Amino acid sequence: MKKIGLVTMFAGFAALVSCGGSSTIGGYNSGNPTDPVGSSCPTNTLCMRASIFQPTSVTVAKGVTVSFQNNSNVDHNIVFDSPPAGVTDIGPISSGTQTRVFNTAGTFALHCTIHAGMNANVVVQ
Ligand SMILES: [Cu+2]
Repeated sequence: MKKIGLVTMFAGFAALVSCGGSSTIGGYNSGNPTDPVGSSCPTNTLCMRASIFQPTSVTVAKGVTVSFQNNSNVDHNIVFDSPPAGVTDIGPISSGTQTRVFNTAGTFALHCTIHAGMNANVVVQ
């Protein structure tokens, strides 16, 4: 697992400070503090917890950046069942935030192939 060190703490602090819904935090190996299930998730963000997404649905307008944030200290990936043009799958990522921009309206189901039943939707209006 990840070492909790000064760099990790800084990364976590930076995440707290910079959470604007569209910021990108770190790379794959930075490691962030574990957010407990039920922690708040930034606007326009799908957060990955121990083995679930929170919330399970995020709704945005077309063209808005959606963030996918893993603060769980557990590897997750995001695989879209039927992604709109220009949107690619993510991960696996052990930590940090990835972003995607959805320019097509619709409901886009996604899941983590590492954890059965870890499902969510991005709804684009
Ligand atoms: Cu997962």
